[in-house]
Amino acid sequence: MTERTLAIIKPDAVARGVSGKIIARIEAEGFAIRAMRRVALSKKDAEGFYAVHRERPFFGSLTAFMSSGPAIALVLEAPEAVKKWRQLMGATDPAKADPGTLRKEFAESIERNATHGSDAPETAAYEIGYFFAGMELN
Ligand code: FUP
Repeated sequence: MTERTLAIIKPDAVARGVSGKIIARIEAEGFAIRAMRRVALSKKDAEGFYAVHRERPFFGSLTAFMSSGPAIALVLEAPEAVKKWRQLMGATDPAKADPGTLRKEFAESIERNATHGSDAPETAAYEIGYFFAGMELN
C-alpha cells in the first residue's frame, strides 16, 4: 500500500552541497516527491520536532545542529515508504551504515548524519504535519 514519510536533508548535507545528489537518489529509488521545501529551523522548531528525545544527553547538541543552517524537508511517497526510506538512509551512525546507503556516503557523524526519516507511519503523519499544510500535499 502506498505510504508517505517525512524526510529531511539535514544542514550538514545542505552546507556541503550534496542535497542535489540525495534528491537524485530519492528519485532513482522510485519515491515520488509529494512536497519539498527549504526550511531554516529555529532552536525552538528543532526542539519541538525532536521533543521525544528531550531527556537524551545529545538533545541540546542535536537541536543546535538542526538549527545551524538551512535544511530541506520532503514528503516521499512509495509502497512502504517509511521502511524503504530508512533502508536507503542506513544506520543512524554512519560507521555502522551499510555500503550504498546515504548515511554511509554522506554522513559525517552520528549527529551530523545527512538525513532524517520518520520511524513509523504514525510518526510520519505527525512529522509531515509539522512541516507541511494539507493544501501543499494535494
Ligand atoms: P534515526 O531514527 O536513525 O534518525 O535515529 P534516532 O531517532 O535514534 O536519533 C535521532 C537523531 O538524534 C539522529 F539522527 C542523530 C541524533 N543522535 C545523536 O546525535 N546521538 C546519538 O547518540 C543518537 C542520536
